[in-house]
Amino acid sequence: MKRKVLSAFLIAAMTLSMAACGSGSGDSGSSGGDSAPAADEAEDTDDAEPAEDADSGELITVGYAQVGAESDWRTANTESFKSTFTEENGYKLIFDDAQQKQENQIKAIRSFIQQEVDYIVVAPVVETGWETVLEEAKEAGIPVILSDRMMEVSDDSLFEAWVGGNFVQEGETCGDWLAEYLEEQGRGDEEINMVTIQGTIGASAQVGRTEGMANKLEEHSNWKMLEMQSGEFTQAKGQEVMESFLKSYDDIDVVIRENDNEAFGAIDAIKAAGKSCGPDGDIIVVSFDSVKAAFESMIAGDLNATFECNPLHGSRVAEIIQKLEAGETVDKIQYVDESYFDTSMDLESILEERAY
Ligand code: GYE
Repeated sequence: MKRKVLSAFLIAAMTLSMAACGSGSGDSGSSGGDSAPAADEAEDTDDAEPAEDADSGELITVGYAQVGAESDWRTANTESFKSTFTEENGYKLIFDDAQQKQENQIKAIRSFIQQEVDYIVVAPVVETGWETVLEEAKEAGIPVILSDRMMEVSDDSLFEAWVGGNFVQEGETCGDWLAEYLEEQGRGDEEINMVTIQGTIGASAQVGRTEGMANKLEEHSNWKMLEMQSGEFTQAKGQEVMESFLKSYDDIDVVIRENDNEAFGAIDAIKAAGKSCGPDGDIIVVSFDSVKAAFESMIAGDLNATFECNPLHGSRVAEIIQKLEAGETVDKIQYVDESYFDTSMDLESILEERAY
């Protein structure tokens, strides 16, 4: 089923909206990808002008197989899709929350195929195990777009494009930040004990962030990774894992959490154990995502730094769909610009501008 047109007006509105948020710093660092909108400036298309004559054409049906609702990042990502893929913008969105289970996502994709959607968008829970269902989508002639996390597939014609964060780079930025921070504290040569609360094992956000940090560990022989365990990207599990780390080790200097929500749980565990964290505390705490609550945690003096991962992919995926509708080619891999934030910055002012 091939439906046509979003009105030219809508396309113009979206182009304007993308241009308006694409003025950020530098290149996306993509291997051949477009430079995507700068992370901290990107906005959704929910405030884009509605297509005046969108209802004169058929709506484009998009099935979104979402990971779950495990974190603030995920909530912002869901919101970004729901506010972009609206009827006013010319779309019908079929949204599925897989509750962090790959089998649920596979079921959702099969149901999208049955419903003959026009596009399937997947934020894959884990990297592997997708070939069969993607073959089924291909046989049905339905283009698949990946967003957020990556899939590892032998045949990359199984998807049209991917847009998301550069997770390895995020991990490396975290390691570089830590080296500089320890140096500033006069602890550059000290033996530093670390623990990591990882994300969902096998998720590309986990794989990449762990790898990026591992690359930096190799550069510092005085850094010791005591243990790594998954906190499933949730606050509750992040707290539980930190409790067990604190029972096993009494000399933790740095805790790396692979998302902000795990950090919030871990900070509770640290305090409950009678220890302190943050710039003036016993333990250095860093995490990934840079959601608003992470800024509040830094302002409160609990979190040292957060490495940004931008969740506002709704408008980016819409742009890919518009290009495919227009018969244009799209860059296969599209990284989004990302930054980091720490307590040396004017966090209150930055927080006022944050979109998520
Ligand atoms: O960091 C975490 C979420 O895949 C980048 O998933 C995403 C990660 C994000 O649960 O908060």
